[in-house]
Amino acid sequence: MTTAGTRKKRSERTIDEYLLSEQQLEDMYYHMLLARRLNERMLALNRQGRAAFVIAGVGQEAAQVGAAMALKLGTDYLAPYYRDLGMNLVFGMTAREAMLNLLAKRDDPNSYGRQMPSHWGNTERRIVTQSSVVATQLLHATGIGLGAKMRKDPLVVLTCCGEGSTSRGDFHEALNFSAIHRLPVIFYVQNNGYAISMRNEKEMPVPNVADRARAYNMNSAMVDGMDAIAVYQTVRPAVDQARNGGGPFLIEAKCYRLWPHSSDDDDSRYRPKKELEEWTKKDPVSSFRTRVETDGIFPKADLDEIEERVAEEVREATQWALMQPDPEPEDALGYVYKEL
Ligand SMILES: Cc1ncc(C[n+]2csc(CCOP(=O)(O)OP(=O)(O)O)c2C)c(N)n1
Ligand SMILES: [Mg+2]
Repeated sequence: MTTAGTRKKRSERTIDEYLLSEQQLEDMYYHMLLARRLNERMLALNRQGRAAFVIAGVGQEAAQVGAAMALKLGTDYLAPYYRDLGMNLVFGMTAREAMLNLLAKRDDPNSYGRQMPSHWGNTERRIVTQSSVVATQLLHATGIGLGAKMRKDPLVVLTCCGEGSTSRGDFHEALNFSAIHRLPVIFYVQNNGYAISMRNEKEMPVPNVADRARAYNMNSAMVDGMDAIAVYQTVRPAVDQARNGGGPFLIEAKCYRLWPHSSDDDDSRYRPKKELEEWTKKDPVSSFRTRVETDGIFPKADLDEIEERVAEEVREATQWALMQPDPEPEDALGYVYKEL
């Protein structure tokens, strides 16, 4: 059982400086923290030999949760990338489902254990399944945007990738087509400094991903992706504009990958220790907590209670998921052919 049902109801009054209500701020912290604690437990399971592969969003929780909260659940589409656990949680994924996905269990709603972990997808929640080939989801989002425009459906598609992926042809084709046809698509790039071991300056000849919008005469914005509130404040107006026929947006969230690329990577071979230490001081989850506590939004006891609730949710979800059935060998053929 998740503990969401026992959560304290907060005021829906908007806190002016944040453009968010007390309830939304609590949800923001809860989802960021849940993403972080899930990723930590996932890595522990990997090191115990119980999970084959982990690719995490640690350091990118604010970039993900702040942006996803700017969308309309049940209406808007998400075409995420592999690090987007935080976005999926905002879109309704539970801790149990996240663990089923990690462990490739039969009942994983993303792919019934058939895809690699972190290849998200959920039809009811309007989360589009993805390929391992980076940046392909941007073209899927463009297609959904075109369909929405043709049907005059007031929906927005938000699609994500890393900055390294913006050097692929798919990125440029998607931006070009979306800009020509003024499609309701938000291209949301989480610039975490690296594409595996490749640093920003070796990935692209411009200092910012957002600079690339100019070539497509597209609206763009840059935001501190370590600050969930700033992210929401930037993405929300872009979503509103896209919904009202204002065309696509390229948004670059400057963040940092605090962990190695994946559970198989040794980042000490390419990343300076000092750099990691400096970015660790800007940890998006702990800095959010400090800010809302210092600003007097939530007392310490309330924040501690959220921490405890999340810890229990992750513990319960892990134990439950480990006991769930694996797929049968013949399940591998399901959803491939119309009939076996
Ligand atoms: C077309 C393609 N080339 C290479 C890879 C291998 N690969 C997987 S993730 C990745 C790094 C992508 O970097 P970035 O877009 O910055 O995202 P990040 O992992 O940093 O979040 C690469 C090269 C791939 N999946 N697809
Ligand atoms: Mg990157």
